[in-house]
Amino acid sequence: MKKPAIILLYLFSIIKVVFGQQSTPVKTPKEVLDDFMTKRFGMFVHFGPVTLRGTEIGWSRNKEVAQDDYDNLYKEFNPVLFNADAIVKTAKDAGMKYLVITAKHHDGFALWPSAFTDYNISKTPYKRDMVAELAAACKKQGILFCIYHTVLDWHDPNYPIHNPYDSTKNVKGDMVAFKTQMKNELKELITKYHPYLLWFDGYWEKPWTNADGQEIYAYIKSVDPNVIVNNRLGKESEKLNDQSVGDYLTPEQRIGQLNMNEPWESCITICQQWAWKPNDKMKTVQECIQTLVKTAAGNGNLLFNVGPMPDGRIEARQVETLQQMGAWLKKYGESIYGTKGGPFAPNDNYAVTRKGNKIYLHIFQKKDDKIVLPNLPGVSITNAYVLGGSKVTYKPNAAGYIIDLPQTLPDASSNVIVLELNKNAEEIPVITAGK
Ligand code: H79
Repeated sequence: MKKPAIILLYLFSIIKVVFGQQSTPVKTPKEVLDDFMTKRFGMFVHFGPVTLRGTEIGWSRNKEVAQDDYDNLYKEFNPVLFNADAIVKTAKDAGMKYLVITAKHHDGFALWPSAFTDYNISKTPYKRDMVAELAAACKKQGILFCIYHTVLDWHDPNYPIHNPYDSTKNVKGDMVAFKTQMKNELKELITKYHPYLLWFDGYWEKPWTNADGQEIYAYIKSVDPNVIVNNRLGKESEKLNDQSVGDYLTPEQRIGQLNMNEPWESCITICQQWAWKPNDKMKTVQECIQTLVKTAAGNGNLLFNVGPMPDGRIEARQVETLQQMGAWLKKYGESIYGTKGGPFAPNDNYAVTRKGNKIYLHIFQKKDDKIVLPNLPGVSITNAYVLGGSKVTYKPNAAGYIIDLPQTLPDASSNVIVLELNKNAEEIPVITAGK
């Protein structure tokens, strides 16, 4: 750009400020988000005093657990076997690259000793700062540390409550005071623990407006322009547009659809409940691995949730399943991390990821002795093999490409066949047809 043009632009921005027009709010840099989307797999941790009752965090307040009982559980909260290093190691061994802790869920309890709310961990018999310990353990072990903070707070009299189960109905609240408090808490969390990402929840809440979300987003960016923020700080949850607040989409308890345009992350529980529940039904290793593969094949990240027990440990059976995911990723991680989803949409027979000149063809079970892939104009396969194994034969046909599957597929959960192409697979437009 020539000098006079730069001066004009500069003058224009000054005029905008002087006449009170809002300048474009700072957004999280694209490079930061692109890097986040290479991570593919993170651990969600839902924890708090409610685990003493084994019911759902937030939502069981004044439902399965009487409100007075729920709000006093913190007095008994003493997870003496909580070991941040062990939890982070479990995440790392599972092949996870980031960890999100519920610093504050809808029930309003803070897992860190906040200067802005007394309803916090320092008032429990446990006393220790779990958020600080997890942040330190993540830093030590090379896991990106992230914080969950919801926009609602059923414990705070400034929040206009409309929880269907709450006994204190028709609370008028004071959203201005509430947002000030929220900013204080967020600034405290960001400056003390330096999260890589803030995971908000509560976009559906009636008292919370999109403008509230925009205000908080701008505030967060003024404290740390690089911290990633999910889309639940604003109202829009299904797609991103000019009005959306936040950087990426967050389908809950379902795998997102193939989407090359908007970054997304599915949050899914290893069992059924977010917080720990005794004998909760757990997903099989196959389901867990296939969930990760299908998510990556849709071009998304998987935030996989565990709820530690009242003593602070993750259940042994869950640790074991996570270890098996880690063992699978040790062998096949090349087909997940840093890949893109597509170019074919996942279906019942296969799911694909791609990187450089390779397509990774994921096959969960052998239904036929071959797979037929739809034709990609101008693309030919130059080599094919089982990842870490033997060569695979293939031939083009009128409809596309026939890939002969080996007699036995080596992995019980998910198998990877590498297809090398004559060109960069990442540049191929998505094809939705085919089986
Ligand atoms: O933290 C986890 C959930 O607690 C939180 N998001 C994930 C990450 C979440 N909170 N609320 N929701 C998701 C939407 C929940 C709606 C429901 Fe219900 C709660 C369905 C059943 C109980 C709303 C209230 C519909 C019926 C009662």
